[in-house]
Amino acid sequence: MSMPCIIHIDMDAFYASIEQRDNPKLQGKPVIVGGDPHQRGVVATCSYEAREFGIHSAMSSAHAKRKCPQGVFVRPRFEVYKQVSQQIREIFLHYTPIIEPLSLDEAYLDVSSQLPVRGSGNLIAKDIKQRIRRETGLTASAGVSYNKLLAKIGSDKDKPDGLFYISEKEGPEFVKLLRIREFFGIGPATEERLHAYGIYTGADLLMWTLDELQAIFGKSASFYYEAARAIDRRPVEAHRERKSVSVEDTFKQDVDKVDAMLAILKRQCETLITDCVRIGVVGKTVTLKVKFNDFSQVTRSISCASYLTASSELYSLIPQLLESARVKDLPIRLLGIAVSNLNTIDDADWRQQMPLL
Ligand code: DCP
Ligand code: MG
Repeated sequence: MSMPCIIHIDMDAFYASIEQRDNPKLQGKPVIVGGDPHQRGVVATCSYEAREFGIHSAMSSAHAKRKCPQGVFVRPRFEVYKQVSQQIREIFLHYTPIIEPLSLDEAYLDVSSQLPVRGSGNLIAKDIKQRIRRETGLTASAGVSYNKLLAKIGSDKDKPDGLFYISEKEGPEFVKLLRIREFFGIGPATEERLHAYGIYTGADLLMWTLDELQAIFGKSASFYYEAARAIDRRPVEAHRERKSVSVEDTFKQDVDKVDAMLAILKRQCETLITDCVRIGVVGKTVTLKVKFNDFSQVTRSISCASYLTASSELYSLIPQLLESARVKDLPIRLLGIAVSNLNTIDDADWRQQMPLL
C-alpha cells in the first residue's frame, strides 16, 4: 500500500484577516480582535502587522494596547467567522470526504485516495489554497506530509500563505530538529518537565527508551516514542465530534497544599476558556480530575443551567469540586479540568464573556 497523504490547512490570522477583508480601512494596519483594553479584555488574535509589535493571542488587551498604542481594537463577530468556516469546509469536500476539523480555522484532510487522480499532495494543497482565496478572499497555510504530526507542524512553517511539504525521506531528520514544544500536545508545563530531563529537541527525545518515556509521559509514552521517529498512526477522523475541552498538568513534585492547588486551577480555568474560544465552543458541565501520588484517581463534576463563558465563572465552581474530591493535604501528582456538554459559541456568549469595545 502506498503512503498516506495528509494535508493540514490553517487560515492565516483568521479573525483579523476577516475584519481586514470586510473593512478596507483596516487593511495594512495593526488590527487586534478581542476584548476592550480598558476592561480586562483578552486578545483573540491580531493581524500580522500587529504581530510585529509582539502582540499575540491570549495576551491581555491592555498589554497589547501598551505595546502598540496605534493598534485598532475590533470586537469579534463569531457569526461571520462561523460562516467562513463553513465555506472552507465545503471547499474541502471537493477534495475528500475525510475531513477532521480542529477549530473554526483548521482541519486535517486525508487525500491519499486522490493522488492517482490529482498527481500529488502539493498540487492538491495548492489548489485548495487558491480556491479558498478565490471564494473567501482570505489566505490559508498548508502542511503536506504522510501523517498528522508532520502535516500540522508543516502548516506553521511557512506562514502566512505558506505551503510546506515533508517527504517520507525527510521526516525523521525534520523531527530531530524540532523544539520539544512543537510536538503535538506538549504545552508549557510538560515542556518545563522535559527540559528538566535535558530533553529540548526531537533528537534528545530519540535517546530515551519506551520504558523511560513511560515514567515521563505515562499512557502517552508510545505516542511520543513514535513521534520522535516521525511516526504518527492517528487516522484523520471525519465526523469526530468534540465532546469536551480539557487541560491538565502533571507536577514535577507532588502538590499537597490546597492554596497551591487553587492557584494552579485558576490558571487552568483561564487556559480552558481561551481554548474554548479558539475552538469555538462553550460548555455547561465542568469536571475536576485529581490523581493522587499513589496513582488513584477521582473525578467530580458540576453541571450549570447556562453556559460557562468566563474563567471567573468557571473558577467559582472549583473550591466545591476540590472539597468533594477530598484532596485536603493529600499529595497530588496531577490536576486537570474539563468542560463538556458543549455547544457552538455565538456572539451573545462572547459578549457575556468579555467586556467589549
Ligand atoms: N483564537 C482565540 N484565542 C486564542 C487563539 C486563537 O480566540 N488564544 C481564535 C482567533 C484566531 C483563531 O482562533 O483567529 C484561529 O487560531 P490560530 O491559532 O490559527 O491563529 P490565527 O489564525 O489568528 O493566526 P495564524 O496565522 O498564526 O494561524
Ligand atoms: Mg490560523
